[in-house]
Amino acid sequence: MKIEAQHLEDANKNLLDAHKDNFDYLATKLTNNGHNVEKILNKLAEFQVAIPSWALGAGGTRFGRFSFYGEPSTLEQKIEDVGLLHSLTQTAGAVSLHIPWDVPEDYNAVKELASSLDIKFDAVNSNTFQDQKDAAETYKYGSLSNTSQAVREQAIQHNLDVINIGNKLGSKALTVWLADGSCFPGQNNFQTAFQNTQDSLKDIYKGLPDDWKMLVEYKPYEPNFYSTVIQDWGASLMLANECGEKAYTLVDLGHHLPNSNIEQIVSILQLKGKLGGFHFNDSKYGDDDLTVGSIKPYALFLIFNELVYGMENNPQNPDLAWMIDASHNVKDPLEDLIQSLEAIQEAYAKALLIDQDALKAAQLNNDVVKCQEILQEAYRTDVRPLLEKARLNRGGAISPIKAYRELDLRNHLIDTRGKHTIATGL
Ligand SMILES: [Mn+2]
Repeated sequence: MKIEAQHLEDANKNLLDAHKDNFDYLATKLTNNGHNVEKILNKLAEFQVAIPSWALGAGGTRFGRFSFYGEPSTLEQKIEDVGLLHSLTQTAGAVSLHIPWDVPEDYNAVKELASSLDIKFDAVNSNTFQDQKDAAETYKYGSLSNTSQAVREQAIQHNLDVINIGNKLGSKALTVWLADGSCFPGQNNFQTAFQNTQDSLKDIYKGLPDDWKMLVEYKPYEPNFYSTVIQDWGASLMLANECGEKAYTLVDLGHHLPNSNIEQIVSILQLKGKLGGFHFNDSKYGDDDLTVGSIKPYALFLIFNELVYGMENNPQNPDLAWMIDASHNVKDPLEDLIQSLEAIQEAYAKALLIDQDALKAAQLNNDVVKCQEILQEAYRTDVRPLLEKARLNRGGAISPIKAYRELDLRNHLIDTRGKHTIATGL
């Protein structure tokens, strides 16, 4: 299903006057403080975040899964859901597929559908963390790091197949996340596991088209609880450097031990030209995959401060692949994703308000108080009217959540797809 422009206009009608008042007030204030409001609006409009195909259904825990009904059960339906998100928010112009869950049956039809909804194909994700039906080898004890050459070869071939599928759709990046590791001390030889992983990644890298990137994701623990082969950004960066200039580190917000200084990690990776992608979510304890900005919005803002600085000052670092990597146990997945998209745009807009020249001057003077004042002045600004304006300019909703509910989209999805559909994913 598609949202008609008229329906969005109707949903916006009652909010328009208040939006105009709020926007005019903020725009005047920002302009008086030396900001270029048009430029900020353009940057917000350009900032598109990919939606992972596996986040469109209800997520689960190892204790259970509760359906939201009307979930997308085919690749086409998943792309339609991203289309709904994009219509409402104007910031979800890409989808990230997971193979083998999302292998297209008709490539041209899938491409046409995506392009009719203004959706691009972002990085494709391989899956060697679970066994596939009829597979000859098992990943129970690892994939690219496995002690068995036959298992490693199967995993390498899977990644090459994923590249091939992505290439046919117009993707330009492969994301590799490995569950490889060990559950107990002594189970693995750390050096052998790392060396095997490096050699396997190099074999995959050989099959990477010239205009592609390979994104190496890290994670400290889970599903293995003693060691993970690619445990942190250092391990990821070493592997990316060994593979070559098209390989980069990918930072997932939830893939750090508590209290890690993630903004410092992204900053240094950009300095070295090796930050390739970013996965948004939020967490209280571990890889909780909660709605972006729901737990630590100030930390997200500080990360965006570094990202904005890097995008301005580090031409050696390529454009980043932005994606939400979250899971939804108790919320409607589409509403959850709308909230995440809003939180990302909000943190980005606030980071764009940081007076970088003044910050630099204060840093040179060692004026610690002034440095904090500059950051918090930006953070405390209510930028939501800017987000509304950026959406409105492109035909989106002033309040995407309100429009989603007013248009009764979940019930429309249930009517067309049925109640007990289940989306593939985690
Ligand atoms: Mn991730």
